[in-house]
Amino acid sequence: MLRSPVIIALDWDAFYCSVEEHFNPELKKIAFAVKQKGIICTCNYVARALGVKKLQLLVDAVKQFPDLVIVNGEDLSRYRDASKELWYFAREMVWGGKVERLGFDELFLDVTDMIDFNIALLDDLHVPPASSHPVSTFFFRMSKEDPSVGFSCPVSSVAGNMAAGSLPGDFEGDNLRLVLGSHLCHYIRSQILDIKGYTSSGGVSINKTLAKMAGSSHKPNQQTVLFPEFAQDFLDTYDIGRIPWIGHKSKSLILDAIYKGTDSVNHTMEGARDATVFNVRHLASKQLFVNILGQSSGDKLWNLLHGVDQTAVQPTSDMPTQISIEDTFKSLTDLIEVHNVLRRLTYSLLDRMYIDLMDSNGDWLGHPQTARLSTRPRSTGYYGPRISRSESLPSIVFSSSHSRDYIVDYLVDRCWMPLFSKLIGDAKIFDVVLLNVAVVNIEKAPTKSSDITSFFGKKRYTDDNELDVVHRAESPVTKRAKVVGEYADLEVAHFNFLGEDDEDVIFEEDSYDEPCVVCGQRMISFALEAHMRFHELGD
Ligand code: TTP
Ligand code: MG
Repeated sequence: MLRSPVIIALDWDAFYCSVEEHFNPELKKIAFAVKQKGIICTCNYVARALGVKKLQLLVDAVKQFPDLVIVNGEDLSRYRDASKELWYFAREMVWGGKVERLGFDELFLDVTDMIDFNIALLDDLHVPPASSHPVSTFFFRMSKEDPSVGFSCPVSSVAGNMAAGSLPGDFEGDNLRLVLGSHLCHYIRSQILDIKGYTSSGGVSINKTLAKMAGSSHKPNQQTVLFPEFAQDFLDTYDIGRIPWIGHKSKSLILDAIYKGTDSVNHTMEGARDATVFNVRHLASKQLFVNILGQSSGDKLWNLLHGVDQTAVQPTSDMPTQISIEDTFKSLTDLIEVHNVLRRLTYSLLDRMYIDLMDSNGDWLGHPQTARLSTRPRSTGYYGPRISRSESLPSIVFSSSHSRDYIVDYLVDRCWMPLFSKLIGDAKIFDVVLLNVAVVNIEKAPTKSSDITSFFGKKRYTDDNELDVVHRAESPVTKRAKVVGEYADLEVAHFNFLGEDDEDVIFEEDSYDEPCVVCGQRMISFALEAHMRFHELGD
């Protein structure tokens, strides 16, 4: 019989707040929020109990909650480092290291092998897997080799909550596998809490989407298992915008198509259109999804509404595929300013390269081959497409005989500035809202990394004639970087608000340039999409 995978989704609770609390435990007792520029990017659960909301505008939050403590979260390095440490720690517990990292605070664990192994032991033991044997306990082995490593658990009850609230019809097959999965999830979460001090919300199910959604149904510091027989009922009550990977744009396209031709004026308003999975499933069809979203996305999203998600857990590699650092601005028109910004970004980029690509002996573990500069002309708006130019990364970056300052100046003058000139073309007058410096095409270093010259001799190319449009696929980023980049290429709920220059700004009313269609609040354009998410998250 074909068995379903067992997937655990973990999401750290109020993650940036937990990291802040880790460094300053006093914060645990008070209501506080982490802000990035004009937005509350998260707040702790003490604050949430008072009514503070994630993604609320900072001005609103401080008006409404004058005692709310605000912590500046614009330096992402601590969150990044904590995130990595937790990922490594969780990965140690999962056979084959099958752990995928999504952004800073979510992990998907494919524990199918561990469950299969333990189910076989359970079968051998003939432990009655029936709910009528509430005392049946089982020693779940965390190691194939060492039978003493593991934990005891009851096989006749679930650890934590059950999505849709009820026990399955039987405790066999996939159901029993998920019961064991729930105990494993509980064990892993407890280890993370006991040893690393972080609470998490966990979900257990047969695929990534169901596990993730189950996990977010009970928060914080809880876990939930979703048995396949309840999956559709569970999903049907959700707004389609709450299904992971269905972004605001896809949702609008779907609703527009469903409600096209409806006479009711109300139906043209976002809030008045029934967007539950149940309703959409019944009013739309797979073909309609394909027509409006294209074959692959249409298929994928339609399947998701039916609890079907075949995407495998892709173990995240230790080596990033690229490292990029960026900042955004209201307007950047001066070449000297561009030079200054590029210098600042390059220092951060080098720091990140030293952290992510060097081992503790100072040897390079991976060598980026290409330098890429991206920008976004102001004329195309704060969310417009990026344009970029690339060329070979000067190998001086890997030199240990030059100072950091020398390398930064070299890169700015010989690499980024010429690329910038190519980007703006002959235009003497320019106005850009973003600068992103990246090293890409990172290749694993030869085992003995001393012979860098021959390594580079092998592969050198430029693609500087290529003008490419970069979407949100850039990944690892850092201190001044966008979280957006961390969140792969899917439509996701995360935005970073480091959208303006370095100053600690609370935006003035007159700098708000777009109205929210739901509440009418005017705001900076780049915050609008995140703010829509705030409405979608509801209470
Ligand atoms: P979330 O997991 O969405 O939020 P959270 O961990 O703070 O809270 P919860 O207990 O509900 O899981 O996001 C993880 C971190 O990512 C969050 O702490 C702050 C950051 N973040 C952004 O930078 N931009 C965003 O739009 C969101 C939603 C989060
Ligand atoms: Mg979280």
